[in-house]
Amino acid sequence: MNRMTLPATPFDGQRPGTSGLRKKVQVFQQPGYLEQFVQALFDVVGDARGKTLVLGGDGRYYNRVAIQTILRMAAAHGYARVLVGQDGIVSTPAMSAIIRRRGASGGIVLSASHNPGGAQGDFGIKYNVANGGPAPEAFTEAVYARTRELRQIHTIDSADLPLHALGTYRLLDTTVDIIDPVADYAAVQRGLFDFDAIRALFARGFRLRLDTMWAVGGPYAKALLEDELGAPPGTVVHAEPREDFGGLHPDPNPVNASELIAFMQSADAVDMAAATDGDADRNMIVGRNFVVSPSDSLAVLAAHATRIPGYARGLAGVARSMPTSTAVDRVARALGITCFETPTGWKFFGNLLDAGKVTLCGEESYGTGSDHIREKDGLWAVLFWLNLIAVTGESVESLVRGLWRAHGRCVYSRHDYEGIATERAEALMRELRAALPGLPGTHLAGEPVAIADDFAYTDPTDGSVTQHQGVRIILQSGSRVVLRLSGTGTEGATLRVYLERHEPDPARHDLPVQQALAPLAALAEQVARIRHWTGMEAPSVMT
Ligand code: G16
Repeated sequence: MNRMTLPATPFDGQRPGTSGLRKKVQVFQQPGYLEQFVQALFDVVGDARGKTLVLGGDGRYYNRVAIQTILRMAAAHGYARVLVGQDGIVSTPAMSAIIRRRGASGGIVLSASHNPGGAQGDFGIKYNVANGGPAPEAFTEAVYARTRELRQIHTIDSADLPLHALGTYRLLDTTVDIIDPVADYAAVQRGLFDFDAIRALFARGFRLRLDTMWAVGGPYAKALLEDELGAPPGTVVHAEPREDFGGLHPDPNPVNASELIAFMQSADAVDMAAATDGDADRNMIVGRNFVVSPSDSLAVLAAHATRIPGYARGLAGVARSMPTSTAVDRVARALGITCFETPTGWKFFGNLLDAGKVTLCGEESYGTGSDHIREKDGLWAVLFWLNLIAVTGESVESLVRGLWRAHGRCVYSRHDYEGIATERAEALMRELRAALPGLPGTHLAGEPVAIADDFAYTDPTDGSVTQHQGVRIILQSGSRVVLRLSGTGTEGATLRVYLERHEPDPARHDLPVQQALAPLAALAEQVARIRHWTGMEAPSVMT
């Protein structure tokens, strides 16, 4: 086993997006591509002596190849220890839990999250720091800068390690432990929820269906729900991680999990359904014939948090990403706690959680979580809902309707325009930004515009400023339209248009969502000329 120094091949475009570097598998398969990014990452991490790295991914195609490459490079870099999930499996929330419980200095997750997998699909790599959360922007920018200048790759010449069985190996001075990827995660959940109450709920015949979409959530959900909490076998469906996610799109929203939605509208519907995504950090909650919007889910959890053992002392504060609906703001106001508004991207919650300013946080993109780790956590959200149902005796739907009765309904939808030519998407945003100063005071959708700006965020803990995080047009009533370009796609650009209107009148809570938001969709078209720039008559996905 020898150290080797190889010449680096220069590659452009290795700037991480909203959550790590995501590209087509074929891009990652170019010789030296992965190595260049990992070398840059290790260069920025610095001296690795005495440090522990955690390594694993969502099981998608290229996961195992990448793990072997990174193991060799980690050994060359001098890590004391690398913890690798058995079979190369570690979900994103489990990564956060393992880093925190084992005192690791960081971890590498191989995942493109909810993006499709397989040889023709997407691959991704992201780094989590010692608090268990995604690396902050300053770090990822430094990695990107380093990818542009490095000239050498350091690795060793060693054979692949077997990943399928627990065990300990040695690569030069580095100890490699193949660990159970579920144990640390499960221990964290046990410390938060009333497992006896959930067990009793299942014993009373409560029926759940959790669709883990052939992705990494399956082993975690089976271990906790079926093996430990007594949910009947078969509660978790599409449970074995597959390299191509069974050809499905592992994105838990009503469009991609349409089979689950149809099931919950059928006569066989169970009491509650849920779905998690590729790396198991996202969740969708569904009641009988009733889909819960992620923004409402966050607000329900916040409103009832003190009923859950892990949150019985109350919430320090809550946070949501800017495009997420203001439902949780209303709950926070009623609870007398602060609601922070951050840019899109879980990394922006990290400092608030570390500083103890926030206990729960969430995003419209099907992410919810808390200070138990530093990532969003799909199965945690399912356990939270189960615990709530167990102690309140209410259904999914009645919990959401209770929220609407108390605070009004934040009618909400996101319209995605996918696969737009990047220059045209950028031109749309440029034109829109240029129009912003002229908007306040004019009438749009029958109301005066109160605020029209490009969202900028000042982190209250370290004062860092992040600009250009999405255009907001907020009307006098609080109704709003937000437009931004996605930072997670791999093909062209995706325009996201977020629409929100508050409806206090319970008699109007059941109006079709798209109908209620039609004036706001028209406003978005009027100010951003979406049809012109995208060439599309309608969004490709509406959730
Ligand atoms: C990632 C981030 C989330 C973000 C989402 C959507 O989720 O972790 O914080 O909300 O992308 O980002 P965008 O709108 O830029 O596509 P995931 O689950 O893909 O890691």
